[in-house]
Amino acid sequence: MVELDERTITRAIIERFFEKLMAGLDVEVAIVGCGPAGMVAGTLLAEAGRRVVLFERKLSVGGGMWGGGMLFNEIVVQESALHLLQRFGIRYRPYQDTYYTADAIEAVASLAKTVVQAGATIFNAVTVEDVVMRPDRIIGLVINWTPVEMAGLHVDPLAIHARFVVDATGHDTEVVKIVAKKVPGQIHTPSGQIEGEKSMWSDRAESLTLENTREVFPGLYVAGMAANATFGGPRMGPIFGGMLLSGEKVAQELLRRLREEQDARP
Ligand code: 48F
Repeated sequence: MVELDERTITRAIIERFFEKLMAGLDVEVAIVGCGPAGMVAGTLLAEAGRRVVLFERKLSVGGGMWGGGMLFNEIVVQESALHLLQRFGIRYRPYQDTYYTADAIEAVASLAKTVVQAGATIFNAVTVEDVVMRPDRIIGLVINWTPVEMAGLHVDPLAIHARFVVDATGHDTEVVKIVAKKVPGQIHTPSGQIEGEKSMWSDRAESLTLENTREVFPGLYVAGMAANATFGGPRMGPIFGGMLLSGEKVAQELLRRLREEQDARP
C-alpha cells in the first residue's frame, strides 16, 4: 500500500492546472460566461476540434439556468430547440403545443459535462475585466481571480490571446460594455452604443436572440441574453430555446470564420 503524501496531492493539482492554463494562453475562441449559450457554443466548437476556453466569474457554471423561473427549477424549451436537448442528453417532457419542460439541474449538469468532455477548458472563479485590442480588433482577454475582485485587492491581472471572443455574459453584457466604453460610438449597433435590454416579450425575444447573435466589433461576437441586451431586444423569461440556439449559431459562425481564415493563409 502506498501511503498518501500531501505533497504529491498538491503537486498533482498544480501541474494539472498549469497544463490547462498554459494551453489556454493562446486559443481560437475564448467565451466569457458559462450560462447555457456559452456552454452550447463551447461544446460545438470543441467538438469540431477548435481550441476553446470558457471563463466563468462564479464558482459554479450554469448562469441563470439553475433556478428555472423564480426558483421553480424547471425550464421551458420550445420545439425548435429540442435537437439541442437531445444532443446534450437532457431529458424532456411535452407540455402542450410547442412547449416542452426539462429539469433545470439536469440541464445545467448535462451542459457542463458535455462541454468539458468535448475538450473545452472551463476556468471558473475567473473574471474577465478587460479586453486586449490591436487597436481595431479584439485579440484577447484580461483576466483575474474573482476573489481578488471581490476583496478589492490591487492585483494586476493576466491576459490571454484569442482569434475570437464571445460575450455570453447574459443580461450584464460585460465585455461589450468594456469595448463600448473604450471606443465610443464604434460598436456595430444602430446607435454605435449598447441599445439596452427591453421589457419582457417572450415570443419576439426568442427570435431576436438569434438575429442578434453576431459580431459586434471585429473579433467580438455576442450570444445569448447578451445579444439582446446589446442590440435592444426584449428579455424572454425562463424559456431557454433561444439561449441554446444562440450558442449553436455563434459556434457555426465562428467555425465558418476560422475556416475562412485558415483558407486565406498562404
Ligand atoms: O446569464 P447567463 O445564464 O447567460 P445566457 O447564457 O443565458 C441567459 C439565461 O440564463 C436567462 C435568460 C433566458 O431566459 O434570460 O438569464 O445568455 O450566464 C452568464 C454567465 O456569465 C458570467 C455570469 O456569472 C454567468 O454565469 N459572467 C458575467 N460577467 C462575467 C462572467 C465576467 N466579466 N467574467 C466571467 N464571467
